[in-house]
Amino acid sequence: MNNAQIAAKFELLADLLEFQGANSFRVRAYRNAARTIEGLSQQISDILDDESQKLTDLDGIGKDLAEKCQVLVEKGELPQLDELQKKIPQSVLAMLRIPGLGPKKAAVIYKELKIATLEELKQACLDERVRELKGFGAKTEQTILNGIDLAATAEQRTYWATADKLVQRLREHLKDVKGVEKLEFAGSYRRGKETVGDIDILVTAKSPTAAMDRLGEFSELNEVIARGDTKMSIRLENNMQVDLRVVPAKSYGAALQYFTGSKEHNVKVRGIAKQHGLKINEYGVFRMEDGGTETYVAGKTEEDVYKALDLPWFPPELRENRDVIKLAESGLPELITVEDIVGDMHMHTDATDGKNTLEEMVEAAIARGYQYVAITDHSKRVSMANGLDADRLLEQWKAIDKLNKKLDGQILILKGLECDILEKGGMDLPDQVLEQGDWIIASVHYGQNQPKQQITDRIVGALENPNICIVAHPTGRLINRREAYEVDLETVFQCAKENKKFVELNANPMRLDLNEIQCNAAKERGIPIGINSDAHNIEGFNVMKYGIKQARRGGLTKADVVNTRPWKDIQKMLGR
Ligand code: DGT
Ligand code: CA
Ligand code: CA
Ligand code: ZN
Repeated sequence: MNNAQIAAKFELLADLLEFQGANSFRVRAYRNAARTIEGLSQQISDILDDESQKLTDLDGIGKDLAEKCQVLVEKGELPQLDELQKKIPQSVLAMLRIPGLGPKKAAVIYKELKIATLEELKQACLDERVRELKGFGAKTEQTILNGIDLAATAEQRTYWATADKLVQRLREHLKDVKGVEKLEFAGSYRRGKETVGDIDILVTAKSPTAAMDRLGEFSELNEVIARGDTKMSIRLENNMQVDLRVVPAKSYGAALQYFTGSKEHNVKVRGIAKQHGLKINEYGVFRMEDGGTETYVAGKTEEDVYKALDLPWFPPELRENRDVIKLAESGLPELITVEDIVGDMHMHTDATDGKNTLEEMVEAAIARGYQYVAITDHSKRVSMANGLDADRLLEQWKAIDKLNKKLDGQILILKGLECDILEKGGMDLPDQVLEQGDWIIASVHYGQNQPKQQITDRIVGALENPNICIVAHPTGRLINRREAYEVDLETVFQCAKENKKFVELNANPMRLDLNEIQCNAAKERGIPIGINSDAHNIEGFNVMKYGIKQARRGGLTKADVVNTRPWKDIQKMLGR
């Protein structure tokens, strides 16, 4: 069992316990352990094999959890978990994912209404039976109804970041298979879509059997769904499907183009082929001759395929539903890469809800080769995260001044803050404090259910404040978990433009907020976009790559992004 699998078991255990009404400390212990294990660079099984290491030395892993890890590694299952799963139907777990419906309410619904599936729950809401339950009401019922669709898709679609880790394990497993020449992952994964439905693998091989045999030996396999001469589908333990197709070398480029999609992109490309008197499918590009015969024109590489249609090669991230001809005519943008990023401008330390100290965060940023970082802990309104009041903030800024001096130009630490925009409007800390900082972020964390006008006004008010530089995660959506709050982004963009302010693309794989269309809209209006990790520990810096993927999908170049520039230039852009 690998770390991701162990973490998934602990998460499931936490869900089931929570549903049962178990002690919240116990539940949290499992969740923390899951997070720790997912973030490890070393496999749990290797630590167990290594006499010089102890699992209990890991953060949040006590004796009991260490034993459970050992059982999982050795047996692949956990008796306690099996017990719970027998008692609570799997379908109930989907209910826990509904925004606004915690485990306690889910348990009431399950017990009182004998409801175990999302469909049954939807019907019960429509029949207005849910509002009759104790502690429920018409409003809760509506919230549940709104959340059911979100929860239903969440069951079927995996975060890109999770898919990416899986793809890396698959790549490792499938490398060096005898006779396999080329191997690539296609589909929505290759396009970098926020969530991935299933994984599509394409190979060329002397004999198709070796690749399929090897896939059948993947440690996370649950079942082989189907296996033919050149195609195989499997289901993994996490319920995800993986499709493998073996194609001839002369069709590899055409197949890669076809199976990368998106469907909408392919429909447009097919139309362009037609205009050229050509036909395109997963086998190649063909010229239609008089008399009905077809001549193979291209198909070996993707570049050949696009070239045959007089098109430039499209980076996969630009293959969503966008105007192919218009993009090609205006010249494809030179998309931003991770290497273009020179600093990270949104992160937390252990002064609030981060895990690492200021010094540790800065050290990790130096190791990444950044020119600068902005330390942006929460402000006091976020009491759950131990947000900073003016005194504690000024104290932190003093420490930053000191550290800057000590580091003597190795990196520049910016005195920042993620300042809450209050429910009634206005900033959480006074201007006399904010004006002493370098980089103040504004965020909406509370009052997310307010009407559109009110939330928009709050953000506009923040951007008009001369001390604010940028609005973080501007829509508040959590992919698969929570819809965006109601906000008029058009007005927000307009205001940012007029006041020389920026908008954030939050790189957290659950946020990726702004989405790709909104990123592109900001770019079109000339509003610089800051791509930030929102790191809560040193590993948190690593999510930058997900933000970059999203930025590429939005067509962003190096020039469109704030933190590809030196701090001096950023200050000028802010009109300082
Ligand atoms: P997913 O898996 O739901 O995240 O999304 P995709 O885009 O990976 O979709 P998938 O796995 O069903 O198929 C992979 C690609 O294959 C898809 O993006 C385009 C191509 N494809 C599949 N079926 C069709 C089809 O019926 N027509 C066309 N034009 N393309 C198709
Ligand atoms: Ca797919
Ligand atoms: Ca597929
Ligand atoms: Zn933050």
